[in-house]
Parts: sequence; structure tokens; C-alpha cells
Amino acid sequence: MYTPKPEDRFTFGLWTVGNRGRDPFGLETRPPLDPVDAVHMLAEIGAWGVNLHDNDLVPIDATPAERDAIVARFKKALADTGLQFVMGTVNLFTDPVFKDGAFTSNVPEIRRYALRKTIEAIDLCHELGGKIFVLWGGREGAEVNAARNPMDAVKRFREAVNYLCEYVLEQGYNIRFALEAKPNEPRGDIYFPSTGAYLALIPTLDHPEMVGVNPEFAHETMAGLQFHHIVAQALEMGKLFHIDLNDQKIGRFDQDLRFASENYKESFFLVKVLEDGGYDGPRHFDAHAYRTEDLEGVKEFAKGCMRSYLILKEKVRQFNEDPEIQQILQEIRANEHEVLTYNSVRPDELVPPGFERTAWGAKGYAYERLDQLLFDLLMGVR
Ligand code: GLT
Ligand code: MN
Ligand code: MN
Repeated sequence: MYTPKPEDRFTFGLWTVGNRGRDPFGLETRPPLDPVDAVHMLAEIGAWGVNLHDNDLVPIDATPAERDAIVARFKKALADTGLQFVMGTVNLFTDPVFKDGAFTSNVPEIRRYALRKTIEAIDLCHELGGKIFVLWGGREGAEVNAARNPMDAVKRFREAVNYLCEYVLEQGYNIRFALEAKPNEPRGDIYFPSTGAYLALIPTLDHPEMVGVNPEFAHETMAGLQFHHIVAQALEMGKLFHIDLNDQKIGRFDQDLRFASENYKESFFLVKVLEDGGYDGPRHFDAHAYRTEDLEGVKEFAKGCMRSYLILKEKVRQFNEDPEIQQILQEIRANEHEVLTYNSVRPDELVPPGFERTAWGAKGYAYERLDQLLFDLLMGVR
């Protein structure tokens, strides 16, 4: 029942299972994982697909011939295992050239180089069959705010995304962009700090239909926000092109913990939003194993992400079919939606005759009971 199937659309980035456990104070605790071995491991544990940054596969200084050989070997691993290639992205944060930003750098040549590097990563994504391209502007931020006008940062970022959309259109690629926000880390502060900021930017782009968002649980939680609310908004707006699932304690550095390992209840509501809301995109786990783990532990971590998702999905089904819970929802009229337009109900018709303001103010909503029923259900005593 909790065994992952292809239709669950679970994916992992090469950088997730390949994470070597380095942190700002300590060295790597795991050896490098060959991308081909990662593909075989993911297929073995039941994942549907894999994602990568350009440099997770091809070193930044590879010659064209080296690049082609590496890509051919990777494609063979995909063909041998049947694992799908789903999402591509570009590393605009590791190399020192990007230390003060890529698309928002003050240096025009660096901005051009960032675009060129992204275009080659888009080519790679297309060549591997990917249809989603994520842009995470990890270095697009500041410590010294005197060095850049933040309005220039917005303008430069917009110009870059417009440029990339033109490229995709001219090439005829079937690729859409998903913008991923984060409030800080590695920069002191990052521009477009939350998914809401990107949702507001998108309508100002030249091709808004080609651009959506890739919200990450950890990133919104770092900002003190409740993840499933912004996911719901993006989904309702038709802008949830991708999602990064993981977990996070509030107020910490970006922990990228195993999915649902910390916030059981919020993870439940997230799965409920995705499943009830008809999200049909990939479920990507952008997380990594604890630094204490060896390769076996990494496998347990990846299996755990998928298992926890499926367990919560089953809990959502139980919630939706639970007679007592549904009775309360019916009594509080939680699922009623009247489409109210200015023409259908005129201002003087808004308040129906017999509406009892004081009675409504005094009525109990039974939310204590409802929330306890949810707790019982999640803890498995119901
Ligand atoms: C990096 C970051 C992630 C982003 C990846 C995409 S890279 O690991 O922490 O949140 O999704 O660039
Ligand atoms: Mn992410
Ligand atoms: Mn993260």
C-alpha cells in the first residue's frame, strides 16, 4: 500500500541523494555518488524520475566532447532503468563568479555569462526530455545593500526571464519555467524572498503563461510562513508548475529534512491540498539525508520521503471519508461555495431576510472537536 508507483510521480534531484553531508563547519561525510549509480538506486527504490543542475552531471569546465560523453552515459542509465528525466535547472551559485549574483549582478558581462550558462542548461534539459526548468536565484541577493538598488535587481531578473522565454520559444522547446523563492542563505537576504513575490512578478513578464512557481517547504517555513497556504494559492492560480517537498524547523538554516520528518500536521495539509486540488505535476523531494548517514542511510531517507507521502495520502482519504469529520464539515458548511457576482446579487439583496447576526455570533463551530478528530486520525487511534 505504501510502495511507490510510477503514477505517484516521485522525483529526486541528483543533488539530493548525492548530497555528501558537508556543512559550513564540517567536511563531507559521504563519498561522491556517480549520477549513473544514483539513477539505478532511484529506480530500484521506486522513484519515477530524476532532476539535475547542469553541473550535477557536467563539470563547469568540461569540453564539448567530454560533455557529450557524460550525457550519453547518463542517457543510457535512464534508458536501462526506465527512470524519467523530469526537471532541469542551472547552478548559478557555486562558482565564485556568481558571488554577488548572476542575473542581478552589477557586472553586465556576468549577467550575460549567467544567461549563456542557463541557455546551455536548458538545452541539456530539453535533450534529456525534461519539460520543467527551475530557476532558484540563490545568489541573487545582498549583504551590503548600499551596493545595488533593489529595483535594479527586480528589473534585471525580469529581463533575464524574458530573454530565456524568447530562447525557449525560438527553439520550439516544450519547456516551462518554475521560479523558486528563498528568504536568505546563502545570501544575507535574497530578492523575491517568498513564493508570493514571484507570483506577483509573473504577470509583469513578457510571457507569463510560460512561467510558474516552485515553492519549497523549507524556504517558506524559514520565512515563518505556512507552506500549504501558498501552495494552495499557486495551485488555484494555475501556477504550481513544480514543488520541492522536504521539512524544516522554523527559524533555522535551510535544513532540507526528510519529507514530513518534523511537521506532521502541516505535511498532512500540504498533501491534502495537492491531492484534493488535483495537482498532477511531479512530487520532488528536495531534501537530503542527515550527515550521520552512509549510502544505506541515504536509501532509507529517500524511501522514507516517499513512504511518508503515501501514508499522509492515505490519511487524507480517511479524513475525506470519515463520517464524523464530514458531518462537522457539513454543519459548518465548509464545502459550500456560492459564486457571488455583482450582477447575480445586487447590493441591496446581499443580506437575506431573516439573517440572524447575533445568533451567528453566539454559535459554536465545533472546531475543537474537529481538530481533535484530526489529531486522533493522524496518530492512528481513530
Ligand atoms: C539548492 C537549493 C534548492 C534548489 C536547488 C535548485 S539547488 O540545493 O537549496 O532549494 O531547489 O537550484
Ligand atoms: Mn529547492
Ligand atoms: Mn532548501
